[in-house]
Amino acid sequence: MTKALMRQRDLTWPFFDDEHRTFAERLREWIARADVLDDERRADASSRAWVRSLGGADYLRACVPGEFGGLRPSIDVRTLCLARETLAYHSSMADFAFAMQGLGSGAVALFGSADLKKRYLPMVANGRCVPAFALSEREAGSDVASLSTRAVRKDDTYTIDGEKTWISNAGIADLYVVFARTGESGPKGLSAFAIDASVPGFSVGKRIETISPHPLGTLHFDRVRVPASQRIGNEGEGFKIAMATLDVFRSTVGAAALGFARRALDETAAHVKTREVFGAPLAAQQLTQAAIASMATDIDASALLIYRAAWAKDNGAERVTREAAMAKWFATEAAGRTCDRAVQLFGGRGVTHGETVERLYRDVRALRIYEGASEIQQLVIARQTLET
Ligand code: COS
Repeated sequence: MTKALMRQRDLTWPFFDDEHRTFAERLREWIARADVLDDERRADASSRAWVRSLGGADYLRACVPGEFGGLRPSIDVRTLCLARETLAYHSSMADFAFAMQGLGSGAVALFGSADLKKRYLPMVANGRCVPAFALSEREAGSDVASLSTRAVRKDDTYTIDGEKTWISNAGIADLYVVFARTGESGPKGLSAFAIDASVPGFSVGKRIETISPHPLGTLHFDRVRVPASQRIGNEGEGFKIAMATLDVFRSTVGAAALGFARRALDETAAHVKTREVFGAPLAAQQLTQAAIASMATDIDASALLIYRAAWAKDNGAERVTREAAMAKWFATEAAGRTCDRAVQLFGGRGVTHGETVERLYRDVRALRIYEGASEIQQLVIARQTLET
C-alpha cells in the first residue's frame, strides 16, 4: 500500500465526514507545492509569510466560527487537528503560524462579546490580524492561578501592569489576549482582555531563542489602559476561559506532534530500505523492524486519541479536559520517541544540521512543555479519573 493510500485510509475513520476529507486532501496538495519563506533563522518574517499565504488560500477560516468568516458554524477541532497534522508534516513554521491564529483568538471566539468577535475574528480568518495568547509569567507557567499581572478597574477602564513571558507571536502579533488579576488570589481572581499591540504602555521585551525557533518573547504592560468593553467574559472568569480555551487547542498540539512523527517515520522507512549494513538493507535487521513497529504503533495510537478527543468536542461534549490531556500527553511523548528513533536509525546523518530528522528532533521537543507540560496532563488525567 502506498503512503498516500495509507493516509486516505486514516481519513475513512468514523471520526471524519466528507468535508474533513476534502479539506485535508486539498491542504495536503497545497502545502506540498507552497512556495513560502520557511527559514528558521528568519522566524518572524517566515511566520508572517505563512499567515499571509494560509489566509490568502482560505485555510485560516478553520480557526474562527462561521458567523465571522469561518468554515463551519463553530470551530471544528477535527479540522484544526487535520490542518496541524498536515502542515507539521511539511513545515513547523507553517504549523506554528496556523496554530497561533487559532489559539491566539480562541478566547475571543469562545467567550468574547459580539463586538469583540466582529472586530477581530474576520481579520484573523483572512490573516490580517495576528493574535497571541498571553498567559504565562516568569513565576506562573504550570501554576497559572498564581499569575501576578494586575488589572485595576476605575469606572469603565482597567489599568494593566505586569510582565508576561514565553509568549508566542510576541513582537509580530496585532492582538494580545492577556490574562490578569482583577481580584482575590487564586483561580477566581483572574480576568481576560483583548489588547491591541498599538496601545500606549505596551511593549515587547526580550526575544527568546529556542532550539526550534519561532517568534517568542516577553511582554511589558506599564499602566496600559484598556476599556472594560475589551474584557473577554465576566470579571473573575479568566482562569476558566484560559482552561476551556486550552481544552479546545490541546488536542491540536498532539496533532502537530503526529505530523512531525509521520514525517519522521516516512523519512526513516525510505532510509532503512536503501541504506546497506553488513551486506543487506538496514530494514532487514530485526532491531530496525522493532523500531519501525514501535514508531508505526505510536503514530496510530496517537491519531486515535487525538481524533477521539476532537470528535468528542465537536459532538457537543461540554468538557473534554481528560480526553484532550490524554491526546496531548500521549502524542507529544510518542512523537518524541519516534523522532529519537528516526535520528538513531539515520546514525551520524541523524544529528547533522540540514537533515530533516535532525530538524524534526528539535521541532518536537517543546510540544511536551508548552500548553500544559506532560506532568500537568498526567495530573489532570489522574484527577479526573479519581473523581469519577
Ligand atoms: N474548563 C473549564 N473550567 C475549568 C477547567 C476547564 N478545563 N479546568 C478547571 N476549571 C475550573 C474548575 O472547575 C474550577 O472551578 P470551580 O471552583 O467553580 O469548580 C476552577 O476552574 C479551578 O480549577 P482547579 O481547582 O482544577 O484549578 P487548579 O489551580 O488546581 O488547576 C492545573 C491546576 C494544573 C490543572 C491548571 O493550573 C493547569 O492546567 N495548568 C497548566 C496551564 C498551562 O497549560 N500553562 C501553559 C500556558 S499556555 S503555553
